[in-house]
Amino acid sequence: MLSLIDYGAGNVRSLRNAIHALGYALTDIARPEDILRAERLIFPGVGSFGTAMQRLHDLGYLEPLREYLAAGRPFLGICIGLQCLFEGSEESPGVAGLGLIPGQVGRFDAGDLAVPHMGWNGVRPRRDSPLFNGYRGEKLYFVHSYRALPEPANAAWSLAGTDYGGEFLSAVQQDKVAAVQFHPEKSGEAGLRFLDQFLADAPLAAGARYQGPRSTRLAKRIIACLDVRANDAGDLVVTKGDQYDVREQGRVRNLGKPVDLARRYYEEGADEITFLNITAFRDFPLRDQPMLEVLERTSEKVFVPLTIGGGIRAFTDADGHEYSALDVAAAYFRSGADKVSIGSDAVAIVERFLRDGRPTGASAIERIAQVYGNQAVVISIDPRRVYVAAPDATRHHTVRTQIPGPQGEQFCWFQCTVKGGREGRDLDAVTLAQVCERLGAGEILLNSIDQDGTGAGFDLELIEAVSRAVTIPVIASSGAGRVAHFSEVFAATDVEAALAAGIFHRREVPIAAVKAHLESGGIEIRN
Ligand code: 1PR
Repeated sequence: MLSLIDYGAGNVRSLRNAIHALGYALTDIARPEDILRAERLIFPGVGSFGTAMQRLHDLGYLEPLREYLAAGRPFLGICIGLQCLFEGSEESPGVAGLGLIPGQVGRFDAGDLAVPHMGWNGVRPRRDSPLFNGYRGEKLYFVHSYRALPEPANAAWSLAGTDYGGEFLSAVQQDKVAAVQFHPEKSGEAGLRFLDQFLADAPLAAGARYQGPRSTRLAKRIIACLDVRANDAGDLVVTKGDQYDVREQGRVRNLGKPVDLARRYYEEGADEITFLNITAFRDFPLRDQPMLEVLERTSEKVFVPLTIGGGIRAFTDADGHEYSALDVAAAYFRSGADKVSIGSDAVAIVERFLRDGRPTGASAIERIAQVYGNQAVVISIDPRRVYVAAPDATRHHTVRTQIPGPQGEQFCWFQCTVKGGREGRDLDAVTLAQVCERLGAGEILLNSIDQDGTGAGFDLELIEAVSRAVTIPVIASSGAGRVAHFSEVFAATDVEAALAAGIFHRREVPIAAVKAHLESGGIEIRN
């Protein structure tokens, strides 16, 4: 009997789907006594170290779990599920962990590298384990800001290491008890194979030895983006605009069905898939069941991270029921999203922050980050260039630009907009990104209305200005037209990911061609 500890935070649907896709049935731990009855136990810790331990405590799971682990019974911890095996974590000072493995989990101290460590990195097994049967060194998906270091005290547990500003423990194991820092359920075929070894209780395969690289590197991510909205017939379609105008001869462009396209991109090697519900600002997203269904159906077959944006904000419906942004996000996470992306509401939150001079603790960014972790909160910025004659003509962050304005201006700032670019605000993208990071956002999705759909390349000046201003990962978006644009953005800026839509939808540039081009230029990618 395979049992899952799910305490209702985060995207556990993907793990369930992965287990089902591998042909296994799963039961849920519903009460403390179920733990000792389980034959194999999976613990996908989600949220923060403190929340995970608190939930285990509140549910009465701590003691039976300690007993189960002490007996060395089959266990797989994932992400926070690995960290909880240690004595404590810098993330939640004073909160005791399960204490099975000696030592503390600490925050990444990765110098110039972005934190969270988010994306696809290699894994170097330190010894043989059936869990790595068939593993050929593929990159696996990580997303975390805290990590355990290999130390003499935990040497007996150390199964694999990964490098990110120094080596950390990416897998631990002693006999039947194992845990991994990566997400096998989000790591494509290689992740599913890993999970399958645990589920099947596989013996060590002959000749399974994989020695691993001397050092591992985080890959630059290639993200396929699906802008989704209802067309004039009311069907949910993937559309694509030119500078955010998605209509052609008055009709909404229809580039395909969301679930089918997402599956195609998964199969073609996209490292991540983003859905943006582009008209959600005027509808109540929780009534938009088709969008939830799109996520549910996608997560059944797509085993890479899924982000959903559009309409993540507080709402009062026609009957006067109030929903918080956290409620909306929770519905998306339950449906299979790993991250939510906040657009218009982030602008409103930052405007309030700048007016009051302090955080409220109650904004969508803060609340969702507290419950689901910083990595689950992406900020989608929709900026537009505003040209000025000189930097002191505005109080906003300006850049000297190589693309002069209509009057030959040599400076510009990047104005935040809301409602899909329909309304410009007195706020620049650099400030927005900085404040959102301070409030707990884990990643920036940086669009450009000027470049969107033009195929003329990313706005390197915008991307450089924003990515330099924050330490969280930045996704460059808008304007990709050929493979060289991807190498250009990775060479000119230190963004962690690049996103494109039109060229993938229209099959002008395959994802594999982008990756082959990057690889030939020595840029780390996931194959
Ligand atoms: O404001 O929280 O409800 O979120 C709305 C979301 O919908 C935001 O993330 C916003 O970027 C997005 N959005 C709103 N209107 C549009 C539109 O196009 N009319 N799409 C829109 C934005 C931009 C990109 C696009 C890239 C790459 N799409 O994500 O996919 O520009 O395109 P390209 O490679 O073809 O150039 P809220």
